[in-house]
Amino acid sequence: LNTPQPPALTSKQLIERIMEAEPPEIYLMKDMRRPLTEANIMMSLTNLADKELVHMITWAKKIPGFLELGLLDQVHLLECCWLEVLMIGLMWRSVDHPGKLIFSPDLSLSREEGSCVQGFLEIFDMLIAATSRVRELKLQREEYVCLKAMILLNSNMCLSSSEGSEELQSRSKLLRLLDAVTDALVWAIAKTGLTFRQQYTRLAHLLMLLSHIRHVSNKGMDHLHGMKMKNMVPLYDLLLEMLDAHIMHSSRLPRRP
Ligand code: AOE
Repeated sequence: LNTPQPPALTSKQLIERIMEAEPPEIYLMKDMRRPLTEANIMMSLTNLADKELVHMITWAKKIPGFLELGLLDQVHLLECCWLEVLMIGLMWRSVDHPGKLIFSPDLSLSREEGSCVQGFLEIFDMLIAATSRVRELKLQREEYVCLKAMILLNSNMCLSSSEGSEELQSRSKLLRLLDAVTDALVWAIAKTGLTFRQQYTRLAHLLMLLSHIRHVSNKGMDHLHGMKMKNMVPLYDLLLEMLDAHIMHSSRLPRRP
């Protein structure tokens, strides 16, 4: 509680930092002549998600304050939200292509192409619908990066079971971080020159998007589970990378042996 705090960032500075953390575009550079079979599509999507998850960890680490959370909270947050974060990214990339999902610049799928994959159509339609909503709302880049950070920080609200002082401290840091990102989102909305009434209506609309994204992510998780794809990614490497962050962190800010 009495640890010295870094000077707080303004909302503008926080958004700048979150924007700088944005992951790069991922190209698959796959042979586009291959037929779009279920196996080929799922192979490409898994390959893509695999690369994106590595960038997602780098992204999370660059969100101001994330590395100051307890390591377990860092891991739990990412475990809870990875598919939601992938999905909001997918919606953002697809926003100008109605009826299509732009998984990567070299892999976009229409609804018909998606129907090759068993069970995909239901998720596909939900993703298309959520993307249409993003389009209607004319989501701005600043708002998008804030929402994505909120997905991460809000993914895990009820997990703290052991109530040690470390855990409680991490929890209160997490809540303060979430408040800072909320302030930043409010600031980004206010910039657009709306009336006060329009501003808080927009805030509500943007936050309600998150509940749709959570819903689609749960459906997608069921789908992936059904396809037994959960163990196809090198989780070990991902977790090691998280541990690596911890080593960096504790050498910078020694807290306990
Ligand atoms: C959405 C966005 C995106 O950028 C890529 C993909 C690819 C696959 C898509 C999914 C999507 C949308 C929903 C789909 C899904 C395939 C079927 C589903 C269409 O209906 C997702 C491919 C996922 C591959 C498996 C990855 C397993 C990762 C496990 C992660 C994990 O448990 N941990 C602990 C790591 C967390 C660290 C970040």
